[in-house]
Amino acid sequence: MKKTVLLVVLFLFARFAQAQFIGGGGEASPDLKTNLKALKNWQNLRFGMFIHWGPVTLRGTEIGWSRGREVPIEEYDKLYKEFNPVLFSAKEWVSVAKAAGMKYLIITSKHHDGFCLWDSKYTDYDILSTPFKRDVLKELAEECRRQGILFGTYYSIADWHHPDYTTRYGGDPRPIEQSDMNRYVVYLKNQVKELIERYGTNILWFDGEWEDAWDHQKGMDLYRYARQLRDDLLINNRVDKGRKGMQGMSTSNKFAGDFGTPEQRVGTFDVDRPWESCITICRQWAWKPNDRMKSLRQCIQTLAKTAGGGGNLLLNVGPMLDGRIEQRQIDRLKEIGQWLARYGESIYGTQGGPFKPTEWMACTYKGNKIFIHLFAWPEGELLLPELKGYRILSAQVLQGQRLKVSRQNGKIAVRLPAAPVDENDTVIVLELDKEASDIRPLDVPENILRVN
Ligand code: JFZ
Repeated sequence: MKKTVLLVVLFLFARFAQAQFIGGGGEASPDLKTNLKALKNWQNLRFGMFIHWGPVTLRGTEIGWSRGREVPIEEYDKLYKEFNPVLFSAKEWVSVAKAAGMKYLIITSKHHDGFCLWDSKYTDYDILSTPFKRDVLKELAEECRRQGILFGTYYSIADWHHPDYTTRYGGDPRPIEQSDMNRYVVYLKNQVKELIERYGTNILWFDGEWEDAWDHQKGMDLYRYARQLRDDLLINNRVDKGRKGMQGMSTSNKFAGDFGTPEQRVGTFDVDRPWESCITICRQWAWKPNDRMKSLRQCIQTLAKTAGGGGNLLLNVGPMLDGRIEQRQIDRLKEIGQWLARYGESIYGTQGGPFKPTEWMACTYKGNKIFIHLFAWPEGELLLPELKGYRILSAQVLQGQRLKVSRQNGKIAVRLPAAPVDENDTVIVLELDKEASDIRPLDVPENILRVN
């Protein structure tokens, strides 16, 4: 009996200690702790819009990466002189995000090419030097606030245009001897301060941290600097050197950063460490004519798999050179929004699990409700592993009919309708007699489902 009490106390302590040190820092640097209130709030949003945009859309090649490759450096660096997206409307963009069911928005304030989408005091290589002359970031930030969308900014640490940034790219001939990272860091910090203080950014989404010019010391220092300017900021793990490849999670908690950043893939199931997958709606980050677009099925299932894995989804859109988002992308986003308007309860404010995702399903929960997202249709019955110690009060199709549920040979059996109710993702709700949060994540064997 005493032993049990001791174990419970130890367990609770471990949970507490873990909660204090998610993401940022760790015991070695307690000042790098994540603001847990801001984190929870953002995690509940689950779905956001990523925007990659800049003068490069005049060429339709990839932002940053095409400088010195598909587009010669001298040509790339002059594109801003022709950048005049007269049809840009912050109201329209934010409305599109809203109609898609997205709850936050993150835009490239500056990509690897160094061009700044806002009126920066520290450079002339910005939107005010274009014929357009309108502060895109300011208009967007204000519109987001007006429409109740959380506003965040992508900012590339790597800056292949800035003379002081040490790593060169794309055959850039300027000798690195003329560069000076200390001077560059002053520039970077000044700009980050503008984003925080003048634009009220809530999320700093850094990038380009993998280059040699950046190091762990600088990453920790930048994290501290930003948080000391505003404590409720969320900062991704690309501020520091901890990220492991495209998988995106930090390798240890000695690195700064509040959340992991899997890229172009759904993150691996992880409900202890926060993460956000960034995925493009087409293939390129920046707009490309006739780029291949993902199907509605892919979009919805990606969102469900992400939520089911415990993460957020940041779906990227690349607006065109005239300032509009492509109509077919707007249509796709609206379709996602229509699905969410009906089934959003199974995404927003949920947690991943307790059943771990498989090829054919993902699972989320909130309170005593478990949401099973089905991507394939089993014959007759859905069989799931037993939830020991729990009673299942009811089963039903979300927004639909009641279903018969029983226990069979140590499994939960839900009798399903003959055909899927939603061909992209039919959601089944199991109502339990207690909160699902104490259930340890469970593996669902692939062969448990008799898929037809
Ligand atoms: C980075 C950016 O380069 C990309 O343009 C986009 O902004 C994305 C969200 O983040 O993606 C990367 C980062 C590193 C590599 C490739 C893509 N890499 O090292 O090959």
